[in-house]
Amino acid sequence: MNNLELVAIFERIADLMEIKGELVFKVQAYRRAAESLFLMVSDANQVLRDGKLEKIPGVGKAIAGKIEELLTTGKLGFLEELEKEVPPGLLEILKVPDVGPKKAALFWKQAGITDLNGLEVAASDGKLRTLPGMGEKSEGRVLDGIEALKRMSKRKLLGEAWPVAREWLEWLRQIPGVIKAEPAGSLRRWKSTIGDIDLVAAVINPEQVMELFTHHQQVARILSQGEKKSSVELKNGFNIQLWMQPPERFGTLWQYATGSKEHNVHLREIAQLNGYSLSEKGLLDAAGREHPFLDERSLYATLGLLWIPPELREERGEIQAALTGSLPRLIETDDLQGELHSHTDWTDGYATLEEMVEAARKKGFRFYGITDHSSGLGVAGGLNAERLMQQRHAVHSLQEKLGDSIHLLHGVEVEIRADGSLDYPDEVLAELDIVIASLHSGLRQPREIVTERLLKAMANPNVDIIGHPSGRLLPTREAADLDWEKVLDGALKSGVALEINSNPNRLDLDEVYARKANEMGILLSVDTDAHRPASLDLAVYGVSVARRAWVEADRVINTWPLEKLLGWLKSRK
Ligand code: DGT
Ligand code: CA
Ligand code: ZN
Repeated sequence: MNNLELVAIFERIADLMEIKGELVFKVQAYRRAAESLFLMVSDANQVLRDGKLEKIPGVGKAIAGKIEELLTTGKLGFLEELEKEVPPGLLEILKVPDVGPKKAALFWKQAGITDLNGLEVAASDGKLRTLPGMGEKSEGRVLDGIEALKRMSKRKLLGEAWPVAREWLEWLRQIPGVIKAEPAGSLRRWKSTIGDIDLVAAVINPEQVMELFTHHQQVARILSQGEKKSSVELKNGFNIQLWMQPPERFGTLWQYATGSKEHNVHLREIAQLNGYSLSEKGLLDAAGREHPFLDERSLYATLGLLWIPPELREERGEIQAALTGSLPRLIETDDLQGELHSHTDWTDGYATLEEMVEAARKKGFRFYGITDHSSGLGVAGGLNAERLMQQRHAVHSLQEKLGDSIHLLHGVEVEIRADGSLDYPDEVLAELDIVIASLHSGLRQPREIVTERLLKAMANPNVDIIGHPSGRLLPTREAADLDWEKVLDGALKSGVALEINSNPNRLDLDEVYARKANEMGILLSVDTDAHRPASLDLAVYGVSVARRAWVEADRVINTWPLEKLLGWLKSRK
């Protein structure tokens, strides 16, 4: 059992006790312990072996005993008893916006509700409004909250949706009568999370294709079925919507189904100004005649617009830019000349240094940064300064073997400690070719403190890149509560680059802050943070964030030629 698992258990205990109606100070004791464990750098198992559990802030004899029980047996009698008293299903209810432990207790004790489903039924039946302190309005809010929760938890990661979509596109394309099949919707816009997968196809025989689609063996159930549009739920939990049109209307369809809805609404206004009407039915002139479009470009052109890359279609100024010919020249994955953030089995990676570098060479990279974890990040088995120097030798001898086929940059992903200091002394950092500073722990510190930590790290001239700056984990772990104005100002002043981490669970910076940073003139670095060779291919997701942020290639330091990059790194010292 690791620190984070302990944290989850103590938070669970606190929630259950609070619903049960225990005294505030008792509940707080568990929350404090959870917080301490979360911030703690050392592994709890080690602390136990050293006999120092009670030295952890907020951990007294009683809680230390519980930690020991958990670490040695994997179970906790106290929690098992508690779960007999308070139905654990009530914890789901706490995820509903606006519902805290007090309300959960009310629903449970006065209406016999024990889980989310029960709450939804009760709210729909109008049984909540008569409870003390509740009314029709607050009952409505509970129902809305449940809806919102369901919507969120049904969303999928972009990086999981694409492989599924690709398989289905391949399957569609081999069906006789299918002329073309392409992704649409949020997937084609590369949104970081996906509600359902939209696919569009140019088809001669829609009836037959629809039949094959809805009866595909991976389909769990049909959600809606029409002549030219059907939606299914797959056994793997994904929903797919398939839209079909004859080939001559493919452009019209593709544009509509790509969205976003807001982009389409604005486009409809432009159409109206030009004397057309635009809708799912296509582009109709004043006489009601349809002007079909084989491709999107001619549809946009008819409205007086340049073709707009799907990643920009979010109604964030792209239509204006297309009208005035000022669309950005978006970065592409092929622009990347190398990778700057990667790991090996010297810490928590799954491949050797040689294997990772070989994979980078195969990709045609000009340079490759090896940036394993520093020692403070206990869970990742970080390198102490001595091991780091050993690794440095290994990198140097590998470089000798490889000649100039690829330029290796030896560096580190150094942990920003709870007080904002870095995990190595400056002398060590100054030796390295590249330094990425990241927050992995203490992400839930108060705004001023966590912001100050980042500022302090950025101000260190040895730091070149801030790794995954917000710390968010999709779909559920919230970003640190950063004061972004200060963070971006600090980045601008110090000249560090901010990372767009390509891992589909991170995509951090997100598109909103990446765009702000880019507009301010802050440099970016699109990194995979690869822990295995295959992950080097994830760069496409980081690039998609950069594209959604209107970023052009030359603002991203790992698109630069090697000499320019080395010059920049040197100028940082
Ligand atoms: P999602 O699935 O929640 O990640 O987001 P989208 O953008 O894929 O949305 P979805 O699947 O509901 O619809 C696919 C596209 O269909 C959407 O991007 C634009 C178009 N669309 C859907 N509903 C409307 C609408 O009410 N008006 C307009 N103009 N377009 C719509
Ligand atoms: Ca969709
Ligand atoms: Zn990393």
